[in-house]
Amino acid sequence: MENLARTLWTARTSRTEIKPLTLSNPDLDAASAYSVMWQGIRLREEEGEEIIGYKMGLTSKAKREQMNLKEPIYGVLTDLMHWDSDDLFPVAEGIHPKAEPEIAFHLGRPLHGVPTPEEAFEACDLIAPAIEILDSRFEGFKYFSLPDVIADNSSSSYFVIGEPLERMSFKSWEDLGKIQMQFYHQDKLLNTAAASEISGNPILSLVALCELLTAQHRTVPGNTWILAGAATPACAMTPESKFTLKAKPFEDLTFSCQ
Ligand code: OOG
Ligand code: MG
Repeated sequence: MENLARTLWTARTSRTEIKPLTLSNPDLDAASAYSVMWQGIRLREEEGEEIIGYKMGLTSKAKREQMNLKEPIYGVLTDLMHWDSDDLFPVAEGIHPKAEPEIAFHLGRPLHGVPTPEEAFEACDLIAPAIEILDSRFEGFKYFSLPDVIADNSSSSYFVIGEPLERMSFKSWEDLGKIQMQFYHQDKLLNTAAASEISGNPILSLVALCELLTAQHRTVPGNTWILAGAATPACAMTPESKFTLKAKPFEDLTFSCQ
């Protein structure tokens, strides 16, 4: 497993795409793929990175259809992956980055076991619009299997968090599903989706994350950001790209590339 984590590490840091791991390791299943993913995170920690959150992936039908994969998965976010929306994102430093609109939760306190949607909602202190910058280490960013994408930390690369609102400004978790998300590229509307496209309601992505982590005897620590997964397909980035996520009641979130 350690060698697979190193292969992915080298692909990422040298910006060289590789063949899916399952081609040469047909026995790689989801459980061993999560071990590879965690080994990759340990390598990043050895370089001084700190875990600051988790991401859920493939939580919307649009994303599952785009990637032709069936089940939600999780990945780990480190401090180095947090991109400031004021900074131009250098597309050439990625392999084939893509952007996608998300909702992010900030957990004020840890979650042990599997919470109800209410408990998950109450553990959040902040809720924000977010844009995830994905980048697969695999050739062409497509046709990989679930274990491949799990081992590759769910194609994590960077994430941009918009201006958060206090969780208390939402009456109930049900209201989160009604948020209308509009994703723009170069000021042109690319896609629009209700946040209910994300797991039925984005808070249910947080519950699903707890289910996945609990099954692996892990808990979700406090003071972490959780990305709920994209509501629409991801959009390929170019150095000229400018992305905006409009999702009332949040302020618009914009960032540009170079
Ligand atoms: C897998 C990661 C999916 C999401 O929000 O659904 C994801 C991929 O698309 O490469 O981050
Ligand atoms: Mg995502």
